[in-house]
Amino acid sequence: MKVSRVKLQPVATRRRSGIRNQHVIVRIDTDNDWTGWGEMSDLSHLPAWHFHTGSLEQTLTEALAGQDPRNLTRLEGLLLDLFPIETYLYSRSASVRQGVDIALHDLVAKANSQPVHNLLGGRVRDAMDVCLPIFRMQTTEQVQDRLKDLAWAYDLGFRLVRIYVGACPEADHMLLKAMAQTYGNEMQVKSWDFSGGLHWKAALTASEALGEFGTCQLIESPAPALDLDGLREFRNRSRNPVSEHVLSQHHAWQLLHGGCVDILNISPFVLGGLRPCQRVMALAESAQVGVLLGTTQELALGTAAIAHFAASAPAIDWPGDSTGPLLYEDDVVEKGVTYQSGALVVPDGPGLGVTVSESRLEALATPLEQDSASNLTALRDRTAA
Ligand code: GAE
Ligand code: MG
Ligand code: MG
Repeated sequence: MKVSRVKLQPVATRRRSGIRNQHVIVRIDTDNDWTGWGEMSDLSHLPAWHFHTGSLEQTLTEALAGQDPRNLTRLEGLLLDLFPIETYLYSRSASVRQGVDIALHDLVAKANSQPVHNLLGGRVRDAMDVCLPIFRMQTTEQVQDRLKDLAWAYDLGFRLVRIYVGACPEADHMLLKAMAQTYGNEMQVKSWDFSGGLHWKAALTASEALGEFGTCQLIESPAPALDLDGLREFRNRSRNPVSEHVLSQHHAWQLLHGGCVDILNISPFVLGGLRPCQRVMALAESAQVGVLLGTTQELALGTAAIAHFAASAPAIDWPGDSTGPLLYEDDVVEKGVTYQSGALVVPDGPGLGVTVSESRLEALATPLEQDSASNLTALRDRTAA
């Protein structure tokens, strides 16, 4: 079996919040008619920075054509030479590797009539608990909208959310207070996510103030990205466990070696696919720290890949974040992923266990183009401007 072609299709999908996100769907074909599908998820965090789809498609076809797709290690090495590690949450080179890695896993698993999780070592769970996001508020006027999002989450059967905080303390406090009044203990908060927006001292003061209005299970990114000392200082003083997005395999080692976190937030979109996630998972197991699977809000292909990874990884001990298919109004699949009582269900195979619809793919096709960079705050907060 040899790769014959890589095909890229950029698409755009709208979220229920109104924001429009761009993704690239990856199709890999072989000389014996197997096809694998993957995705480069949510490229809209960097509105002014897109690759040229045509030349990327050509580069990937030249790099992979004639290669045996079962040589996952070799192909990952090839791609790492072309698209090196950038150690950034929304790394473009990681997106490219993520898309190819997912498509290769889908393809090889399908060619073996197996679900992807069997390629990763087999299944130790059937579903993974996840939480819905309540996005960051800049003003107290946004509290009512976030309460509506909470009601929506509740109606979907979710009893766990994560809240992005730190921009408008008054709004954060109002939301926690109203949430406690409406739901009591019935609705829990997994995390307060500062997204690296504050210095650790400011995040500590903010989280202590938040503690007067509610509780959470963990605190995420309470210091700027790559500020290892700041994370450690925060962690040493915080009553809650601390999680941080792992930006590279070496970064995971630094976070663990420095005693900076209690929990590693591991994601294929940041690390560039499932293979690096497996290596970081092994580091987490060695250090005996907690693990959660994060998200950029993938479409169904990317979410299914995460579900298969979760199925094969016993060390995951915190709820994950993968709820893209509930947030997006459209997708490129006809059979997608499912959620049951706040948990992402591991699809059955073959491959990723989701089916791409060529007509949906065509309907959502949109060239990668710059988003309006006029309201970067709304873009960062994942709300429509
Ligand atoms: O920081 C996080 O944990 C988030 O999932 C963050 O990455 C979000 O902005 C996400 C999204 O698009 O909603 O990428
Ligand atoms: Mg986060
Ligand atoms: Mg995202």
